Amino acid sequence: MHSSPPPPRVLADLPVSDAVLELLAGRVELVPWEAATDRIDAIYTYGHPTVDAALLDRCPGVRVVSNFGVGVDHIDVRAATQRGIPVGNTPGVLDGATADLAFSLLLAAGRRVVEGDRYARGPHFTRFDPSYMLGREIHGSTVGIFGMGRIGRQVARRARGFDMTVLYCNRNRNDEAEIALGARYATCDELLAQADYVVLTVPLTAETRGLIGRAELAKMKRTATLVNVARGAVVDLAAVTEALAAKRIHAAALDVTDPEPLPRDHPILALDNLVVTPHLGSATVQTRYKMAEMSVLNLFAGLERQPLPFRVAAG
Ligand code: 8YV
Repeated sequence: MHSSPPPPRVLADLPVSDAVLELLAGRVELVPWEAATDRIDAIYTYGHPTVDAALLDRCPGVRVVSNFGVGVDHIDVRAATQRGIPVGNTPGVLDGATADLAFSLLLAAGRRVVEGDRYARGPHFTRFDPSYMLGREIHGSTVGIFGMGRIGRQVARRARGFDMTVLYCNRNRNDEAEIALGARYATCDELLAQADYVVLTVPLTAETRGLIGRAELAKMKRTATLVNVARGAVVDLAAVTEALAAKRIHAAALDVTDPEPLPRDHPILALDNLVVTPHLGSATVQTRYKMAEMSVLNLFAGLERQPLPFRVAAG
């Protein structure tokens, strides 16, 4: 009697989501990240531990890198490609959910929803005061979107529903967004000077790292809010902390930070004009299930040396 071959060993950033576990159906052995030196057939990434040339060299048997998510700034795609290893991701399915979260953050920070929630639960809310906790208007205001890609376009659509003027700044002009969504192209400086809400949806690249620092925050309106659903390293967190503490801007709403999570005693966490969420952009039951399906399809295709259905183009 033949014994069946052992299942492929997949180096994974554990824990993987329940949906992924269900779809894997025990057909692979998940190996914890620390065991990267063992015989490994594939790499499955979930959060953001780095997949670089050194890791790939420690795991010469790897046939595919499958990422649960669209952003691959933590993966050296070039190094993988040079070694003949395809990288898969999950584009498209998370745009709506991420734009919804960007808008939730924009609304929450503009209208001080989280601060209001804390106040309404706390000991000091004993009578209504018509002058407390005044926020900034959403409808009729101007949103400035950095990055008019798939997620940026979804943010623009939502902004139109709130009667907002939409500005965007992007490497290239996006005719479709201008015609279909009425978005107006602006230079970085114009956007910073005019936007009431500056929303970041750019991928993290060498060009976008530190895109929003002291100089950029100084160009924003004092009444403006910064919303980041991209990657933490797109903003200089020390500069944002200073700007918030000095009330140089109205508020910041960050779904992503660098580092992530922040040290529990980071000074920004003590500020009332910060809304912070733990990287929830794609975190809905429906979207995460679609991401699970795509990433598992990529994983099995790569293990079988088939073309990946959703492959990242080598940069
Ligand atoms: C994921 C994301 O939650 O897709 C992305 O780039 O940031 C999120 O959808 C993240 O990649 C963790 O898996």
